[in-house]
Amino acid sequence: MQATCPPRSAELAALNAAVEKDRERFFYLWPLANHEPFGAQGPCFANMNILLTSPDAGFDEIITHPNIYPLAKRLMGADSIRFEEFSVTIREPILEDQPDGSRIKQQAWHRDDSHWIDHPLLLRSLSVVVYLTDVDASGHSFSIVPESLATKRNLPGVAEGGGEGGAGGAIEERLLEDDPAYSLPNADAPPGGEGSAVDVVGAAGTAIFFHTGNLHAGTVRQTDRLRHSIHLYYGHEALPPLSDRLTAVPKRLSEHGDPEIRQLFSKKNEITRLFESNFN
Ligand SMILES: O=C(O)CCC(=O)C(=O)O
Repeated sequence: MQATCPPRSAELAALNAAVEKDRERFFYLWPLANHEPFGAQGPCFANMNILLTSPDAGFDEIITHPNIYPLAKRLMGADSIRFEEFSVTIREPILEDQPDGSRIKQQAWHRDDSHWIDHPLLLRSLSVVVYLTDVDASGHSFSIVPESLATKRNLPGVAEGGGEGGAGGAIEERLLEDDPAYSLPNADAPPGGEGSAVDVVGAAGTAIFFHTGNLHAGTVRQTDRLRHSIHLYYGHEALPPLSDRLTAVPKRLSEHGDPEIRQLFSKKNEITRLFESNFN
């Protein structure tokens, strides 16, 4: 995991204003994120297609931001990297006391993706979470469990070296989610050590790069502050889409004048193909 600080304050103010405007105008595309495997995530709303609803708000530029995209390319591989998904999430304040007296309302631990054994970092996909509002330990945070490559190589599916899912043997580990050793932080691990959960705090503009095969959660707390965040995913050209039904890629990006941008946005999931075939 690595953190950088891409957008500056004027950019941030504009992005935050665009988020609120988008939610007001396109409220029906901001469903309550309240689905499996995440459970009831407190009042959390997400627009998976804000690239369509707010095309001029500056979100395209986040995907190719000079503090984000070059690092993503290095981690994933410059020829292989492709855009997968982009959403904005609003986690609203939670004011009521929690029954157990703690401030934590919920942590829904999960892994977004499995691992790709042919990749040097086992990266099947990479996520970048950009905080658009300040996040400290008293508010809603992104939390993650550090996991070394050596540990990953010993995870059941990876160690067996088999599995389905794409070129060269991507491993479908989500089958193992019922196993607490796979799907919960290790309560005995020393704080900050491998296996223990870390809350990622940072000022607005912090970008968190994380391996989608790592265990992570939104830590939802009793707080009077809302959180705006961007959730961006990059995948590989050779692998199936991360999701067929979430983000549609706009033509201004898939048909961009710059060949590198065109290549980045060239992977088409089902929802993109459906739009294209119906609206040409
Ligand atoms: O909202 C959060 O901090 C958690 C996000 C998350 O679980 C994800 O991006 O997969």
